[in-house]
Amino acid sequence: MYDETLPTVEQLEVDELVCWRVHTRHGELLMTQQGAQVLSYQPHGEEPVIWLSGQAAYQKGKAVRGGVPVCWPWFGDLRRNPAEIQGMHQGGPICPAHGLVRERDWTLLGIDSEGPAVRLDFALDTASEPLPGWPHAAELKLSILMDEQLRLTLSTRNTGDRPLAISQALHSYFAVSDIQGVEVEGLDDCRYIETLEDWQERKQKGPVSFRGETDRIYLETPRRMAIVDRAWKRRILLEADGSASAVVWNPWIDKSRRLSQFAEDAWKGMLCIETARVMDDFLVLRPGEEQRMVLNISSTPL
Ligand code: TA6
Repeated sequence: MYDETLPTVEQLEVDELVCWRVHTRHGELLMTQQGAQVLSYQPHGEEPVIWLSGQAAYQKGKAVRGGVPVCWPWFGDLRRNPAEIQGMHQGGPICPAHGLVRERDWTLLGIDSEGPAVRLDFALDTASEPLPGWPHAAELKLSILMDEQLRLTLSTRNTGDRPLAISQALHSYFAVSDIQGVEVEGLDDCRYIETLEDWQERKQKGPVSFRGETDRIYLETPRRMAIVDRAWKRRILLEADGSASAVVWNPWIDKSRRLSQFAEDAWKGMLCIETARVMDDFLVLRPGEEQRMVLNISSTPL
C-alpha cells in the first residue's frame, strides 16, 4: 500500500533544464540543477512562499526569474563591490551581475529523505570547473532541507593557497498578496544603502513598507526578519546564520518593464529579501577555511 506520508522526488525536464519536484507531507518544492536554484516552494494548504515568474524561461545559460538564485562569487554589480572582491576577478569584460554560478549546472551530490523531510545537496568545484575570469579554487555547496520549513545552507571552502574575498546572496523571491500592503519587520534602526539615491547611507525607522521601487542594502542585520502579509493572514519568517547583511528589492512599475521574464504587473506579487554577505559584511576565507550561510524560511498564520 502506497504510504502518502512518505516523500516523493521526481526528476523531470522543464524545457532545457533538469529539475526535481519534491513532494512531502508538508509541501512541494521545485528546483533545477542549473544554479542549484530553488524555483518554487509551497507548503500544503497555503499560498506559495517562494515566488516564480509566470514568464519564467527554462533555458540553458539563462537564470530563471524567481525562486532563490545563488549570487556568488560576487553580488550585484562587480564594480560596486569592495576592492578586495573586484581584485579577485582577473578576466576581461565577463562580469555579469550576481556572479558566475547561477547559470551553470551544479553537481548533484545526493538526495536523501529523513522521515518526512527531504534533503538535496549540490556542489560546484571551481578547481575542476573553472569560472571565466575568476581563477581561484573553491568548493561551493548548497544544501536544501525541506521539512515543515525550508532550510538552505550555502557553504564555501577555500581549496586554494591564497585568501579568497567573496560577496554572496541567496536572492530569494517571496510571494506576497500585494506589495503595497506588506511590511518587513526586524530591520528597525538598521543602517542601509539607498542604491536608488546615489548609494547614500540611511537608517531604517520602523518596519519597511513599499510605495515605489525599492532596492536597499541593509547592514548589521539581525538573525530574524519577517514579511507581514495581512491580506494572506501570514508572516514569512526568515532566520539567518552567518549573514549580517540583506537586500530588500521590489522593482515597482517602471523597472518591471525592463526586466526579463517578468510580467508588467508582476511587481505587485513579489518581494525579494536576499540573505547576504555584501559590502562591509563580505567573506574572507583563508586557505582551507570554510564558511556557511544558513537561511531558514517558515510561514506562520497571523
Ligand atoms: O538584488 C537586487 C538586484 O540587484 C536589483 O537591482 C535587480 O537588478 C535584481 O537584483 C535582479 O537582478 P537580475 O540580474 O536577476 O535581473
